[in-house]
Amino acid sequence: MGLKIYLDGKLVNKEDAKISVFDHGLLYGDGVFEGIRAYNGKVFRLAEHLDRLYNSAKAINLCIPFPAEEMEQVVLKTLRANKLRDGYIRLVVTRGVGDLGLDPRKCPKPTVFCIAGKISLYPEEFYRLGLTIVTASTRKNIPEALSPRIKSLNYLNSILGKMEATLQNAPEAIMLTKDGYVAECTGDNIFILKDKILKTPPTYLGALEGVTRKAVMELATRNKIVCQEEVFTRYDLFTAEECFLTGTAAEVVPVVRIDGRVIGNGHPGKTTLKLIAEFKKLTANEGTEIY
Ligand code: PXG
Repeated sequence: MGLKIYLDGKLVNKEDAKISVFDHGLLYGDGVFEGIRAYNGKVFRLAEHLDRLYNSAKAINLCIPFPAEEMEQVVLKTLRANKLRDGYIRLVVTRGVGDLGLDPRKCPKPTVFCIAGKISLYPEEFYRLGLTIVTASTRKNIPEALSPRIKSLNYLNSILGKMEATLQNAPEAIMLTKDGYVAECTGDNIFILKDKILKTPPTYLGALEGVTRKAVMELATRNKIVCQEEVFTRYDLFTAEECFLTGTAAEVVPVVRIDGRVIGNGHPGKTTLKLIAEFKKLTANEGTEIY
């Protein structure tokens, strides 16, 4: 059986899941999306992802044509149609079909689609050995222009950062704010451990409010690890005891080298490993039942 895609109220075959060249999601990146995971028959933090989706839509004045409760059913229905218990879900709402002008008023109906498929995981050695990453010279979009807290379809800023990573054979790149503070990575949030305190940049600097980031902050607190949102620089990265990234696809992944500097002892740290284990337990046990 081929992949079934939810598109505007219907489950269609992958080959038939097509949208118009006049869709403003394509023409202008005018839309919002979510990347969600299912583990062991349960969708991890579905309500939080839906909250972020509806908030992102609100921020760009995009009215999703049905409530979050119905969107929850869209996600579950798509997973069931593909008989998935573990997988990656991409939920997208675009401004919809309009004309060639920017004006969103010309788009009467948002396009909604949901893809649920198998996830291609990071290689196992990334978790065992840790990542070697770099800082991108491309700065994060300034929040005053387009808030990076909106998970919009316009990912060019991150893509430019990702291209810099790839050029240096790195799987991720750290992105700094215009003032040179660490914000996040191209598709992951970042944490450091310094003086036994776990630190992650505050989202007002211009980072996405990651669902995984929040889960890890909760797990830290539950495990008596002090965790703070704090503004920090590359100096703090280089001199950190530990560093790791968080994201729906990556989960919690250790970082052992940044811009040629060895972080800590060059191996995934004790706190990082503890949080990886705790996160695994959490995803296996918590979530919205699919079946
Ligand atoms: N920051 C950014 C900029 C993101 O896009 C995260 C942080 C992590 O957030 P969550 O909620 O997932 O913990 C993201 C989400 C990819 C890819 O292919 C990654 C995301 C979105 C789309 C594609 O790496 N990351």
